[in-house]
Amino acid sequence: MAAAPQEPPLLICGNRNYSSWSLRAWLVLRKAAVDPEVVVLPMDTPEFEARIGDYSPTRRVPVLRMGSECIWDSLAIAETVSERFGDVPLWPEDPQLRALGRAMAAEMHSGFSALREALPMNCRARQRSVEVSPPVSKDIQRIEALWAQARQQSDSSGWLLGDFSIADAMFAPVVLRFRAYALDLSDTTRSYCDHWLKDEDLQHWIGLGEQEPWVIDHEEVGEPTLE
Ligand SMILES: N[C@@H](CCC(=O)N[C@@H](CS)C(=O)NCC(=O)O)C(=O)O
Repeated sequence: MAAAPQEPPLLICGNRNYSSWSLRAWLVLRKAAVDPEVVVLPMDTPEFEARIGDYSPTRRVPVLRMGSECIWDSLAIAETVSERFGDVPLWPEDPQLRALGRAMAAEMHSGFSALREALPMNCRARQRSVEVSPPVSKDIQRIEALWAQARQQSDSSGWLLGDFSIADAMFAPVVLRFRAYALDLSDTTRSYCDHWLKDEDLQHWIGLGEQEPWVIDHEEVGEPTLE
């Protein structure tokens, strides 16, 4: 008997314009050559409240559904995709680089709250003028140091650890933050941002985000200068 065709994974996302955790999960799937079906639930709306419970035990996005399985939380999704769709490695083979990548991904997942709260991801925003508080500045400095360390250790002028890895996906929303707000950044940082911004998958996501009709007032931060 022929095997039943496998349904494509289903990824439940928030608004592409604002949902940084959704972007991370989607990028990992795309880089593993998986084309998930995507359900977008617009955040901060009655529709989100009405529908999220059908998909997510935490009432948060992203959530990956594969058959009867439900995987929530961006980092768990990333590790699961890496295991299940292993044709394209999502971590470096070198154990030291792999450990560095995991530490970086974990630090992003659990940290940088000042930056995340003050400067939301916003695909539509460009170089908005913002006040940078000392805690936000500290987060930015730490991220710049981490990116420089990773690229130096892996001798890379592109992805953080040589080839694309989950660490890159975890920091992609920071790249969009660095594009959205006028910040004083090093050339090394800008070169990593430029590398990401040339990526077709990221550009595809940005394009869809820019076309979304929803605006969330509290996510709109800074004074527009170039828009
Ligand atoms: N630790 C979670 C964070 C998920 C999260 O905070 N998602 C936000 C959107 S980016 C969300 O679901 N917000 C909607 C809400 O809290 O109502 C992950 O890594 O996936």
